Amino acid sequence: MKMTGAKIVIEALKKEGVEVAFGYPGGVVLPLFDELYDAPIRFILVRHEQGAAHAADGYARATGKVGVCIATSGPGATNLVTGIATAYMDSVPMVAITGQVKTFLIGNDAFQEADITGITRPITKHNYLVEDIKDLARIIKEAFHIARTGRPGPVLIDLPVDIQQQETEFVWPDKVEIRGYNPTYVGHPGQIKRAAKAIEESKRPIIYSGGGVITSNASEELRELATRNDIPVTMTLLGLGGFPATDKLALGMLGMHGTAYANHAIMESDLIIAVGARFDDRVTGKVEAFAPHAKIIHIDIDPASVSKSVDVDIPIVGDAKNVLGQLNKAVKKPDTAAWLKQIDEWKAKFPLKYNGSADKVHPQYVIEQIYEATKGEAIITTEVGQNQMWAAQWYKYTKPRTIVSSGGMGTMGYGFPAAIGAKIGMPHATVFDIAGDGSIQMNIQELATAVINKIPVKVAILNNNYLGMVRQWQELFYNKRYSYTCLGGTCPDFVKLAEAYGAVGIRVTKREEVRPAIDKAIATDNVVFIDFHVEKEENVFPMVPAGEAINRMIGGMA
Ligand SMILES: Cc1ncc(C[n+]2csc(CCOP(=O)(O)OP(=O)(O)O)c2C)c(N)n1
Ligand SMILES: [Mg+2]
Repeated sequence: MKMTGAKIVIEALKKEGVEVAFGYPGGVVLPLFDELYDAPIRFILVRHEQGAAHAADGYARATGKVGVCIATSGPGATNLVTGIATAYMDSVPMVAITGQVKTFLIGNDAFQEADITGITRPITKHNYLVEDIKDLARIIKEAFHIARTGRPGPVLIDLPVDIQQQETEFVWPDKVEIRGYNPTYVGHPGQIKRAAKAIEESKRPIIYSGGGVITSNASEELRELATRNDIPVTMTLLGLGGFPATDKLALGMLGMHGTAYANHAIMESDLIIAVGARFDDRVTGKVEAFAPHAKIIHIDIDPASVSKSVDVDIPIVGDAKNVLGQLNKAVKKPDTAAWLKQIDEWKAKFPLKYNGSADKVHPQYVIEQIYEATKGEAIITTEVGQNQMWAAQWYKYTKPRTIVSSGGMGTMGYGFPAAIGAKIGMPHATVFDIAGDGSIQMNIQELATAVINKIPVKVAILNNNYLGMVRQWQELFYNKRYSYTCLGGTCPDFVKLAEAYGAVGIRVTKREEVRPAIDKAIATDNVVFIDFHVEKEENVFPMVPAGEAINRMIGGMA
């Protein structure tokens, strides 16, 4: 049967099981939007294309499915860029579809023309400019395949308007064959054997678990490896929830704002078992000083991550779930009793703590209360800055896909639209965006999207009147010269702002108001902004100064 390119897109999205897409219209995507009008796909009209990309990303991280966003050419497409880069850095499966000017106008500086495939080449796993309608169905199938397989990532399809209008037979390929693209899923048996032997012989092993464990749904296998062999587990920001924070073997996050005990344990370990993590600089600190006594096993699906920043002794390329399953069959339990005792001593000596004077609203206390009120069952999204690090430190994530946060890119303005996407994907979950007063203003327009579409996300603004994380660096390393980090008083009034959009606003200025406000937000079937006026100059500790060894922490000691 013949159909238009626009119709082919809809049919292809249906074949891929797409239930929801986020986006914004414009001239050259009109044929596609005309088809979306009565397509069996829920379409969420955002208020800025960046919101669409982050919502698709939040949806993908919360559900494990591919997130889809759609925008017009030129400014619509470039507005997606930060969202695509954010997804790329954190290996999030996403398909972005952009309209493009007519094929014969490409390169002509046509109205609203931008070379979006050129612009996004370094921030997509792959991208396509559709030049012939006969390729369209295949390209869409490939795009979803590439987005969700191997190390996932965003794929962009740039679709000229004339191709949306042309007609051809709809032929859906049975399978995808892309030359040179064959991710390795199963670990090499020889490497598994070597790794098992290294684990068995180790005295001070530690698992360093990253976002790959969440992506490959490997939490059960990870838990088996850790608990059967008494190996402690530390996690990256993206790895949180991969192993329950409430388990006695859990050490919390490592790195720049990791727990002191996780960082000491990494530095003193004799064997690091890295799973789905990439040794980024926020984790390693000074690379030359990183874990000097440790052998390193690195399990990763992306061969390009292995030995990229740290030399690895036993690389195992494969899917974390498979490889951990293989390892679990091969490993014999090492004797870690003395090591666990040492770690318990560190835990007792250097706990995470804050100065909890009873009359103040401490941001850490707010997060503890959100944890208590949601019993750890919520999905937490974050903005970026101190709010994000406190959300990582003070909420106990016990399940995968319960923290949704921009790690690699550190994108302010991510958390609110990501919360909208997460709530759409997981409608029964309570979804909280833990926000900063700076970050929330970067995609505040999505309040309209959330209210109009009845997506009752909750936003906890840790309002410190500062671009707090930058102010913290200025306090510690720039002699308290707060150059352009003070946001200057009570502007905007977040309560009135929420109300202006038809949401509920609650202001909290006293500690005893914290919990009632959280409870009220959870009980309210609407979007809620809670404006927590927190201690203004509170810092995130421990902190490893950039470029230092990770056991050289400020503020982590007893
Ligand atoms: C888009 C973007 N611009 C700038 C930065 C640099 N930056 C990192 S944290 C931060 C401050 C964030 O302030 P706020 O949202 O109030 O969070 P707080 O640290 O106060 O909790 C800034 C400006 C960034 N991460 N993202
Ligand atoms: Mg702030």
